[in-house]
Amino acid sequence: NNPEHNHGVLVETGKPEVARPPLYSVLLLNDDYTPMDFVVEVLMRFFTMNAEKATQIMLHVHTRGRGVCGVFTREVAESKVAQVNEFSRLHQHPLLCTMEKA
Ligand code: NFA
Repeated sequence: NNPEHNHGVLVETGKPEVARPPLYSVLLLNDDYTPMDFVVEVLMRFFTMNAEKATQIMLHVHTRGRGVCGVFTREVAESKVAQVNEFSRLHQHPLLCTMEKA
């Protein structure tokens, strides 16, 4: 039977399968003004990336217009978006963070 519709019932293995929550991608959007170093700092601070990974994502956003920073449950994604946008505003950069269903 289908594990997607298992509703936590014990099936065959005796191991209860539980529903997975919907996941959301958190994105950064490119702009013409936010310094590259600040974007790298945001990625390291809020998405626990090393400098190499953060630079790779920053350059992807810079060249492609947007990029995924991570995939989280709705509550965690909403918290990341709020924290990043507040941090950017505090530092007077127009950097925007948003989320969408993964
Ligand atoms: N485009 C910005 C610049 O040239 C850098 C940037 C990258 C901004 C990623 C926002 C997101 N300074």
